[in-house]
Amino acid sequence: MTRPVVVVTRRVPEEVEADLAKDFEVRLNTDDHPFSADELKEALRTADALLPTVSDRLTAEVLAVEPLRARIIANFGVGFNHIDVNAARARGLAVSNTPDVLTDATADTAMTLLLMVARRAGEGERHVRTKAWTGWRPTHMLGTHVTGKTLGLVGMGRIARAVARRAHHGFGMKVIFHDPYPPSPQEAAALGAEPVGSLDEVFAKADFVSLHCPATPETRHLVNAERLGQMKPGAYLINTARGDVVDEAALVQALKAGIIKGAGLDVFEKEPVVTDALLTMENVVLLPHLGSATRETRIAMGMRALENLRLFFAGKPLRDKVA
Ligand code: 8YV
Repeated sequence: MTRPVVVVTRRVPEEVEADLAKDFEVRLNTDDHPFSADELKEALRTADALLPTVSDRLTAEVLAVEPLRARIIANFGVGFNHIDVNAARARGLAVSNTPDVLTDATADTAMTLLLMVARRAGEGERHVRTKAWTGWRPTHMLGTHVTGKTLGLVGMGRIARAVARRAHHGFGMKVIFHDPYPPSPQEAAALGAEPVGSLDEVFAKADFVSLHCPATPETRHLVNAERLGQMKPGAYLINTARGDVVDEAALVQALKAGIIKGAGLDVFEKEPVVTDALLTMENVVLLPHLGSATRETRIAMGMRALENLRLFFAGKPLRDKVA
């Protein structure tokens, strides 16, 4: 019996590559370059399945390829805004993602950014490394206290809940949130999180606003000049969701004008390009989309994508069906 052909668009941990090879004929991208639109089309034309990542833009144009051999896109990652899911569905392609397994790692990254920007950790690191440090003094590099402050969560899905748990139970923060599909009052209470009536309230009341909504046409530039203007002047913005949710130019302006105090960003509008002005701001912490970047998590993500592929080719329902 011939085994289904799977194109894995980027290198994944070797454990995952080895397990994939047990059930599939695997085509690896050995030099790990980002695939072009033409390479994605070629994969869809010549393989039964695609295992892509956030660096692959599976647009309607790419998905319109003829002839289409692929039947499933098993995304490596929970976010799937790089895939035109409607176009995939229209072409009869199944789509799956990898929720749950990256929740803790991503929540840890959100807390890392929050703590780093509040305590000026990036700036302090640069200070030591450039040998600018002249010694301890009571007024040196004072940051913002975290304990007792209010964290406002935009969205209250799996990752936001994990952030709430850490922030409230670990760091003694007050947590407020807004989500059209909120957790039950019991679940919110267990996390130490309080629902508020609107996003406006989250932005106006929080000392730290952390974004945890998916990138959709509705959430594009949800954080614009107007919303940034609603924030307290001493507040910080944390983004581990998607760059599209923030109008990066408006954020730069707000930071320059002192409308907000700082930002911790793991994701950007035009990755891997980061707006130049951000690179020179000391009150901004910048990470290269490391949300889920632990060895354990990346293995678990790969295994979860593999599980979806196995189920699909066994004719069973997908565990993580997106389309
Ligand atoms: C991934 C992420 O590293 O899963 C997601 O949505 O943003 C990251 O954790 C990336 O998307 C992999 O494709």
